[in-house]
Amino acid sequence: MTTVVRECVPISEARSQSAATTISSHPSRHSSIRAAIATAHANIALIKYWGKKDTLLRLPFTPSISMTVDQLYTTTRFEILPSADHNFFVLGGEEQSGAAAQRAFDYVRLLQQRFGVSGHFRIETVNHVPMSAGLASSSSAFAALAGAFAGAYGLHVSRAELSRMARLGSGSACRSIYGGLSEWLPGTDDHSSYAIALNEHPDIDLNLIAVQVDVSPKPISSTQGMARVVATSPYFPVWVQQTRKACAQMREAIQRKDFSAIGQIAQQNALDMHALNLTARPGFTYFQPDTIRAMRVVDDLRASGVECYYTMDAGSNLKVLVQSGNVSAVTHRLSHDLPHAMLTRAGFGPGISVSRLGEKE
Ligand code: 2P0
Repeated sequence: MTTVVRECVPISEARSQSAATTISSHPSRHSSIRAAIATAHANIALIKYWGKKDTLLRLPFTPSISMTVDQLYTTTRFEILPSADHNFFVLGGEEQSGAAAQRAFDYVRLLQQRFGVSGHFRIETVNHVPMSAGLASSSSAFAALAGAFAGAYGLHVSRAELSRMARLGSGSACRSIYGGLSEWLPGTDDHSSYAIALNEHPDIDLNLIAVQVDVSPKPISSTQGMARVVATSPYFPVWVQQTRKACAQMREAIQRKDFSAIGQIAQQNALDMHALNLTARPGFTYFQPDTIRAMRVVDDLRASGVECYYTMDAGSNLKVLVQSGNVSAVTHRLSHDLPHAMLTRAGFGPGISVSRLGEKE
């Protein structure tokens, strides 16, 4: 009889595995098998990655800094299938065959080439997103897939290497290897471009309220949006210069645990990124009317003494940065002024965890 046993992969950090148990730990019918389950949390950039100097390697022009959040995470199970004749991608319980599956398969093949391993495989992934949080992110998805891949093949990789691997799937994913606050060092080649932990357990009173103002699809993907500004905006060099400066300031603000400075720098960097998009040829924006309404609510609150700041990514939703004592005042005002917006509160989340599933005769 075959028994599935669980063991720690060297790359794993000690943390609860409860999330991972929502995906079956039993081998599929194609077994005898090596498999692993990884859970990675999404991150929200306080200083944005917006522009690649190498699109294949996903090397960014600038460093970026993010907060890993507790409320959104992805759990992915990767299983090597020696006797299968094709690959499988199951998302939220449903087998996929479209572009999402192709992107995952291409990514895994890239990792297989990188490590000189092979074989058909099955990816089963579940995104744990609070209802309509508007926080969907490729950051947790590719970090979890990189972790599960490494676990299934028994690769002894460092967290820096896991970060490089995640980066090849989606740039922002390299920061989701770590909990708390992390920074992506842009580097100049594959080896030197990876994220590091700035503070995995920050003693900073920093909460995030995601404000989903609109559910319509974004006009342009983040990959395409950033490629367009790099290729066409006359202001792109200014963005690079300002973002490098903002990163240095943010590092210092984090060290000082200075919420006001963190908020101010994050908000201005988000505004710079969205202003840059307007200067592409042709210009574009992710803002919807309610994005601007929500921005004004946050600015009004701050002017009236309730300190809070916003940041926005490649979409119309806001993430409001606020200290614990002001969460209810901010939530109350946002609910009143934007009655259709869905609000979700998040705090600092943990780094990636990987559980290897092996086989014992
Ligand atoms: C960030 N974003 O730093 C920035 C801010 C969105 C706005 O990283 O092309 O999905 O797959 O490397 O990681 C979204 O971009 O882009 C992103 P690719 P990704 O979080």
